[in-house]
Amino acid sequence: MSEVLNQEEGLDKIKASEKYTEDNIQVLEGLEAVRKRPGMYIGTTSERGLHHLVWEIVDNAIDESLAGYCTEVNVIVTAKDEIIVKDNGRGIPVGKHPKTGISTVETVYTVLHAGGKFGEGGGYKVSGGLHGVGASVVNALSEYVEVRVCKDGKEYFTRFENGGHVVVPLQEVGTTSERGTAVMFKPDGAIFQETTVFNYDTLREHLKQSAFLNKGLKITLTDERVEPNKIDEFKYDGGIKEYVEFLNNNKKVLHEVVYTEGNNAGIYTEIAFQYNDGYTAGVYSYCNNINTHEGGMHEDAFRYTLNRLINLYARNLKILKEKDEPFTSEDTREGLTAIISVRHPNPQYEGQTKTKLGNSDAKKAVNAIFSEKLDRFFKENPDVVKTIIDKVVLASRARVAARKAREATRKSGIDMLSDTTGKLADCSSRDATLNELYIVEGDSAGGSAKQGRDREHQAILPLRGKILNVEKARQDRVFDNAEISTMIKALGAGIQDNMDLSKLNYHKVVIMTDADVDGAHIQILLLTFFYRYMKPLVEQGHVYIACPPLYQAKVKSVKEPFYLYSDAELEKLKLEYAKYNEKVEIQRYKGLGEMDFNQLWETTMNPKNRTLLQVNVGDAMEADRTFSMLMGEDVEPRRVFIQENATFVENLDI
Ligand code: 1YM
Repeated sequence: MSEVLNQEEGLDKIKASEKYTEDNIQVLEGLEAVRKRPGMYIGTTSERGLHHLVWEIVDNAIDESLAGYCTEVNVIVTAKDEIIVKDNGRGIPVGKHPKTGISTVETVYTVLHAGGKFGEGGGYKVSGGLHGVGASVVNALSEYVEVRVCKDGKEYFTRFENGGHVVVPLQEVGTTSERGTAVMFKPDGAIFQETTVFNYDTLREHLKQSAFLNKGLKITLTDERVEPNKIDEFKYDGGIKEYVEFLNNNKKVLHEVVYTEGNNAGIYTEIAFQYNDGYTAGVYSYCNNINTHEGGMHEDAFRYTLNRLINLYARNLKILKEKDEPFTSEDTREGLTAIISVRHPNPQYEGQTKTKLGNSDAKKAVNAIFSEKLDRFFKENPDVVKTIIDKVVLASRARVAARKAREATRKSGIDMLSDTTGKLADCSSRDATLNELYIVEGDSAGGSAKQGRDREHQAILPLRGKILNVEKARQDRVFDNAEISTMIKALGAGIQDNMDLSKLNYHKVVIMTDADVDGAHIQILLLTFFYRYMKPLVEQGHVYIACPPLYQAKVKSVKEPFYLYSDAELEKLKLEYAKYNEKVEIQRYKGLGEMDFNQLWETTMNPKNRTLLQVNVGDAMEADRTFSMLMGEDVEPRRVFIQENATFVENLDI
């Protein structure tokens, strides 16, 4: 980080009396450092890094709303893939900056570490991102940036090009009755070599999340690249309370959302949670609007306090007797959906992906606020307490039963995860990176797959009938299920917290089902299992869906039959041969079983010809909701999904 520190020290040396150009040279050295090593500032120059630029500018607008001066943020993707971010706040200060001698707007956009720190109003930044260096980093990595400020009846404008060179110094350009800041930027293609095209879904999901985390703030997103323009608007007056309702939308909930907030030692904490009748947990934590994927002190404190108070009330109500063991945090997690959001003036991030909050004062603050508020809530709402404890009791009984079952099987010498079906046909190679496990619907297709496969690298596991819906089954039943225990054993990498992908036996896990509604249902059941119990397998892109052909078509003049994978392909072929007046004979495949082993190999398994769809769970939370929707009681959204069946798979030709 030496450049950064030098830049900051350098700033002190710049005197207001020095010439504008001299200041500018020093300033540009700082931005040049960002261009040389963009990864250090935005993590990556991939598509993710590209979107990071938007979050930085949006964060500045959100900070203005946190300060209480702005109620609306608008984000626009222009037809040229530029981004415009606009807010209705005070407008970035336009006066001369005491240290740089140039306008504060230009200082914020050209000096690393300038943002926030030297603001006219003082105070610190509590939003996430680069803690104030955001604007200058975006400028450094952009082809051009324009900033418009409306303040005190006047409109000001400045423009930068080629990584932050001022081409139009800040100047008054007119009068206005509006107020706020509007920033337009075009990321530099020389930096973002992978892509400079913004992904609407990525922007939408992030902005929706920001709206949930900042109650009352209206955020709009417009896509001008399509006609008619796509527009989304997010505004949640209930904030994270509404977020929890949204996440539990497809689930049967047991009580109203519990919401608490408070300030302790300068740390503002908001918590919302609600139990549903399911068996999995969704606990999501944030610090300064950043998703702390790896948890940390605030999340630990939440779990600890929730568990402590549930145990306390269960003892007081004599539901837990003196001799009973306390509920574990596993028990109090079952069916829990929760959002923990803290605002911390000086967050320290740890962990592999730097998304774990390390501040121990955050633990103290969350403990203090949540203990006091939840205790009061429990006192005032005995019905909710009773409902929650009933749920936890069931969870703890299931846990104890599962442990006893495990101990019993271990004693009798039976491996709980033994391959009771004995149907796995393994491959001969021991190189996991080249090996593939085909999970095949039905015994007959399984038989063809075993005959047709590449024995060296392809293993076949036929599934008998439907697999268990893990969304609706308790853990002990999940592991009792023969198909599931066979899969766990075959994959060899364990499950849940004990998962170790380095032990994975097959780097491609291919789900091969009939191309019909039943097949799609089996795909979803399998994906639900993988997602809930082997998340890293899905996240790391090991799960694929095979695409068997829908039709075989024959024409007289061509010896080999054509295999067609969609109705569109079929129509194209028909049109093509209609030109020659040739008749096309069509056979529709109803299932994998209709193909002999040769055809199955050629059309669906041979790496040279096949198409595999790689399962890609973009945002874990959205996926969580999708899975709940698919597995829930409501039939209609599931039917629509199955028909479209492509929301969470991405086309990939292999
Ligand atoms: C579209 C992006 O940047 N809005 C914005 C930024 C600032 C202010 C208002 C602001 C802050 C303060 C005082 C303060 C910033 N100011 C600075 C700095 N929207 C966007 N809106 N007055 C206005 O923090 O005291 C950095 S960001 F440093 F100049 F104060």
